[in-house]
Amino acid sequence: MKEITKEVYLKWYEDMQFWRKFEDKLAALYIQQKVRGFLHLYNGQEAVLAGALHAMDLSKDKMITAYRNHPQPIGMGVDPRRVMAELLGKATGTSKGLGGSMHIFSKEKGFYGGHGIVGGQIPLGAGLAFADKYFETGGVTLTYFGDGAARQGSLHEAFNMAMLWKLPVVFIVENNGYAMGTSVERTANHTDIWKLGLGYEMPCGPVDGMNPVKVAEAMSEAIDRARRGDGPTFLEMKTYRYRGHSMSDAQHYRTKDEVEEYRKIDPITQVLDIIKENKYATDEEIETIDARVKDLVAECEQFAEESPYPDLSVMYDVVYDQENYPFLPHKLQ
Ligand SMILES: Cc1ncc(C[n+]2csc(CCOP(=O)(O)OP(=O)(O)O)c2C)c(N)n1
Ligand SMILES: [Mg+2]
Repeated sequence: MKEITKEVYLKWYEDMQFWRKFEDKLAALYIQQKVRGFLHLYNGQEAVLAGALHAMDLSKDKMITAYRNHPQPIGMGVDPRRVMAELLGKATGTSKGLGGSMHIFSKEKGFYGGHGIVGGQIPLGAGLAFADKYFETGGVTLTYFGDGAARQGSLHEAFNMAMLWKLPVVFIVENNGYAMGTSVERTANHTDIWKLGLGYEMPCGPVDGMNPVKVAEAMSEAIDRARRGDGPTFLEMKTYRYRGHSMSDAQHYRTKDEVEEYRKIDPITQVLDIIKENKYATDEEIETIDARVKDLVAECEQFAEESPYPDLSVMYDVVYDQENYPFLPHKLQ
């Protein structure tokens, strides 16, 4: 595994702070009705991304996930201003404002969405890995999904084929305890989701998803395995989301105390504690990082606010492929 140096801890702190504040800003913009539709926030789960990015080779590895998908493309190098613009439905967004919150996408940076159908991205991730194997790119695909997706048939079909063909893929379930308002305990007779890998003889296991070091270790091992041609791994990241499923969630299914318990093991606080214990940065230097984060969030907001909405005409351009599709009179003129 790549060494976890002082610089890595400082990067983790700055990145995770930025993702958290970026999404706090989105929550505020949602309340102002500037972000429309759904908004699912990643707050609390940041270590799962930070640790994975440390283990990835961003020049060739890919990522695909569900709809809780704002920090991931940013982590992979997509301009955060364009991600915020997408959320505000602006023409400068990653999908020209036509995708919105659940569908951030950047083929250029290896981020393949952003999927709203629970479990739908699991076979797609296996497919991306198949392409990497077929074209011998040396790339590995990280395929993320939630605990709610773990009992979908698509997972079992994808696991089977991925093991049969030894595809270069890492399957990662982010077990944040709930699928909307349904707890994992109410979903199945056993709650160790990682054990689903055993039925396919897929290397698998649980990981402390609140700690980026533990995530980086497990991910490095899994990515190495995939890259040397030994096939997939299934990791269960034990994590937690502080906010509701989406912005319209009254959260009657859990107590405030439960949320507070998890805040005690918050990934950002854990990393900050290590930075302070080891004197990797002075209080002043940490304040400088925080100020930089605040400025960048403000810059993203300003860029998104000042960007234009897409022209009404694009409504037709992206729906049908055929130039002369018969039901579009403006195309026939
Ligand atoms: C096939 C399908 N069934 C149901 C839904 C409705 N739905 C949206 S999110 C969700 C819960 C998924 O929870 P989980 O996979 O744990 O992800 P999390 O939201 O916790 O990140 C459900 C049931 C859907 N989008 N797709
Ligand atoms: Mg969940």
